[in-house]
Amino acid sequence: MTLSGFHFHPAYLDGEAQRALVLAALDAAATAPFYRPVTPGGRAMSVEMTNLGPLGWVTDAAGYRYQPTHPTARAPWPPIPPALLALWAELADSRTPPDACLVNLYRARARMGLHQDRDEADFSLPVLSVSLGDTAIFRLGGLDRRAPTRSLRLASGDVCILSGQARLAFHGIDRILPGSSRLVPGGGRINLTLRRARPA
Ligand code: MD3
Ligand code: FE
Repeated sequence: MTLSGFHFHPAYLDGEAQRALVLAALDAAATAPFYRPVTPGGRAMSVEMTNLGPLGWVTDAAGYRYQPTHPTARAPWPPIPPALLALWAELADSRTPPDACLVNLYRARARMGLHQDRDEADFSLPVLSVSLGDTAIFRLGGLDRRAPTRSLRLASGDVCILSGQARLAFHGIDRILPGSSRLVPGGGRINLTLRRARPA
C-alpha cells in the first residue's frame, strides 16, 4: 500500500525531551483533567483525553467539535508548551502555527477504533503526533474504510507527520503494550497530536 504524506521519525525525541513533555501534559491535567469522552453514539471512549491550546477536540451527544474550554472544568485549555510549537515549526509548517493539541492517555486496555480526522477547517495543513511511554500498535489504512491497512509500532519519542493523502487516511490504535516503557507515571501511553483546527 502506498500513501504519500506519511512521514515517520522514529526516536526523534531523546529521553529528556520525552520526560519534559510528559511533565507538561500531566501539569496541564491539573487544571484540565483527563476525562473519558462520550461518542455521539453514547459510548464512553476507552482513551482518556484532555487538550492544550486555544481550541480542544471534544465529543459528546451533540457530536465532534473543537471548543475553547474544558467540558466540565469550563476553563480555557492550558497553553501548548513552546517545545511543541517549535517541533511543529520544524517538522510540520513554519508559517501557520497549530491552535489545538489533543492529549490522549492510554492506560493498559485502551484503544482507538479506525477513524478519519476531519473536524479541522483545512486538510492541507498536516497533523503532527508525538508518542510517549508504552509502545502502541498503530493501524494505518487508506482513504476508504475498506482499503487495506498496515500495522506499525509507535514507540516513545517517535514523531509522525500526516500530510497530503495520509492526512485523510483511516487510522487507529489496536492496543498498547503495557509495561513496555516506564515513562508515564502509573503506566501507559500519552499521545500528543498538534493540529490547526481553524483556517490558516
Ligand atoms: C493518520 N490518535 O487523536 S496518532 C487522534 O495514537 C489519533 O492517539 C492516535 O488518531 C493516537 O485522532 C494516532 C497518529 C495519527 C494522528 C493523526 C492522524 C495518525 C493520523 C491523522 C490522519 C492520519
Ligand atoms: Fe486520529
